[in-house]
Amino acid sequence: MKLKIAIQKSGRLFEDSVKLLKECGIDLNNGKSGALRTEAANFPLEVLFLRDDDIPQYVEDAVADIGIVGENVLLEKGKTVNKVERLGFGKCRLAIAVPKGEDYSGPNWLSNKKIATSYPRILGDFLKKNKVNAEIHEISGSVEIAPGIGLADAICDLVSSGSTLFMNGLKETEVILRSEAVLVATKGLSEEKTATLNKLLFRIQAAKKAKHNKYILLNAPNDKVEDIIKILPGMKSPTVLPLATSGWSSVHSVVQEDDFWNIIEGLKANGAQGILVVPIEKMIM
Ligand code: PRT
Ligand code: ZN
Repeated sequence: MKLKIAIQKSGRLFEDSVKLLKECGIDLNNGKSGALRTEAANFPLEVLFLRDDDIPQYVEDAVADIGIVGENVLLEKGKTVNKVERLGFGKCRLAIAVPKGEDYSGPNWLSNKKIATSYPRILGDFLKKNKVNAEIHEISGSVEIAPGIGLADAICDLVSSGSTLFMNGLKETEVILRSEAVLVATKGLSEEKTATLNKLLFRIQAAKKAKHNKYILLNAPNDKVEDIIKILPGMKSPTVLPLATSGWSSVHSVVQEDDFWNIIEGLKANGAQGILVVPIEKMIM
């Protein structure tokens, strides 16, 4: 039995979702563009292309076994599914924004105001938690123009760069959710499909880990190698190879992107030369 995955048909999550499957070695090239479903040639996976809003329902109903969707949509729809893995793309925040000139002092500012949003459930929970009584005006798109045309006093919408808010004379005042794309699964997946999902998950994790790590190669005088190894943790321990030039070694290791620049500075300070940093395609621990 093939595992059925639902991904966005077109939109902000489409490309990254297809790319992720590709990085997992899953070939969807037989799917014509605009197709509603396709099958992978080399993995027991069937792909359904849907509107993101419909994905939580399809997965809850087990029409799709798994799906890729933004946490914002998942929470708003309130469907019962298992969250399996955060995927690191489609990052955004659901935020409250008010006209630039307003003196926003905190959630109480919203009392008895009208807030336009496509996220009535998440906004409602936020207002309830803060004991604020406000009117939620649900609209399905172009939320950011609502204050300008006198439809609302504030908005609650997704933000990534903030330029849409800026262009509409709004300022972000409150982040109520940080969101990214997640892999979700239906409850009660069969044993066979769970095994396929685990296989996919193993590949996703290897691809994710590879993105956070870099392979580093450098040359160092032999008397500095010990200090340099202390800076470079590596997966087990760094590889040290003699160079043709006597008195010098080549050191190879893996470093995390987070503390990357600190490590490079430490290496240079300890006499490392010819530092090369290369991306890793897959990382299997
Ligand atoms: O057709 P379908 O229903 O499938 O797609 P859609 O139009 O509902 O969704 P789509 O493709 O716009 O977004 C899909 C998902 O991408 C969202 O549910 C989020 O999880 C995620 N995402 C990440 C975003 C953004 N970033 C984002 N910036 N979704 C929307 N936006 C919009 C936002 O609504 C606002 O209009 O971009 C504008 C703000 O962007 P900045 O950069 O100006 O701040
Ligand atoms: Zn949508």
